[in-house]
Order: sequence, then structure tokens, then C-alpha cells
Amino acid sequence: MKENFIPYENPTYETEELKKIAAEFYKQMDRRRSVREYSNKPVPKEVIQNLIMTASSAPSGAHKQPWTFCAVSSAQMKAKLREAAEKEEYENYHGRMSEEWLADLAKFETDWNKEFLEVAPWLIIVCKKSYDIIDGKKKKNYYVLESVGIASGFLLAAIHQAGLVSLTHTPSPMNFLTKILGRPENEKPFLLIPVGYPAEDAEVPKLERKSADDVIVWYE
Ligand code: IYR
Repeated sequence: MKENFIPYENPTYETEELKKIAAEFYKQMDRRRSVREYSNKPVPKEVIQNLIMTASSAPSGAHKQPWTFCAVSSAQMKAKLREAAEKEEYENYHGRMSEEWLADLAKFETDWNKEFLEVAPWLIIVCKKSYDIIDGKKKKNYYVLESVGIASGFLLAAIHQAGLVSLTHTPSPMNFLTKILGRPENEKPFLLIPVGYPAEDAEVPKLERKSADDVIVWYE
């Protein structure tokens, strides 16, 4: 064995079992929805830590793991984040977003009001690190957007798998997050993800997903 290598370990499945497993996972993931109505029921910190560590197990350029996850449950900080996000979003919905953009969003009935930022028990702010600072020296990261995007996908899947709900909220611009969270120069907010139980009467827009024919091109 190569000196810095270890055996790869994970179960594999024979054809019939494999078909079942892939179909089941698709069915489970296909039930995931972005939810904007949250219960304030607490979620243990230990659960959030495991969800985040699942995200942090994602592959990344040169295994640099160029991310930081800010996990906020402080009511005071959530209120601050809501106030600042709504201020930006108000401007977005009243002039900064194009007519085409607003028309594309109409079916989601979103607006500048972001109550979920205070109601959800946790807000996870995923930050991307364009470089690291190690012993005072700048160290390069690679494929940062791809890496952080994949880690965020893992996070959403982990949250869903736990029966909790999430939303990839993208307040814009995001520099208020850097300020309120006190993040260093090399970190930029990427996504703000509320996490919690759905509100009892939570509803989601009626959407259709693209079919296999729409999204797959086979070359056999
Ligand atoms: N960032 C705004 C607007 C928004 C934009 C897209 I593209 C969406 O899919 C949903 C919302 C907001 O969070 O409301």
C-alpha cells in the first residue's frame, strides 16, 4: 500500500439491491422542499453540529475545506440579522430586482419580510474562504465556489434526512452578515440557511420538477 493511503471502506451492493437503494434515496430526496414557515421548536446543538460536520465531509479542491459554518441560535443576533436582511431585501423588492426577476419569483410569493430569520431555532451562515491564513501566511484555496456549493448541498441533504427543513436564503448584498458575525477578511458569506422543524401549517408552492428526459443526455 502507498504510504499515505488507507483502504477505501464503504459497502457495495449487487444489482437488485443497488436498484432499490438508488430509487429509495431519490424518492426521499425528491420530497425535499425549501420551507419558509418554521416552528420555533428547539433543535439540539448536537444535531446541528452533526449536520454541519456532514457538510464538512464534502470533497473540496485539494482537500482544503475552504468553508466556515456560522451557527446562530442567539435570539438577539437573529433579530439583528433579520433587521439587516430585511433592509436590503426591501430595496431589492422595491427597485433593485428587474421586472423579469420579480415575475419569475411571483409564484413563490416571497417578499422582503423574512420572519423565518427570527422564528427558526438556528441560522447557519455558510462562508467561503478564498484563502486561509495559517501562521500569518496566506494559503491558497482552489475551486472555492464548487467546494462550498457541494458542502452546502450535503448540508441541505443532511437537514432533510433528519426530518428538518431548510431554505437557501440569499439576502443581497451580504456584507451585513460579515459585519454582524464579525468574520475575518478571508471569509465571505455564501448562503444563509435557516434550519428547524416546519411550522405545523407550513405550505410550499406547487412546483413540478423537470423530467429525466429534460435533464439527462445519455451517450451509451
Ligand atoms: N433574495 C431574495 C429574492 C429571491 C431570489 C431568488 I433567484 C429566489 O429563488 C427566491 C428569492 C429573497 O430571498 O427573497
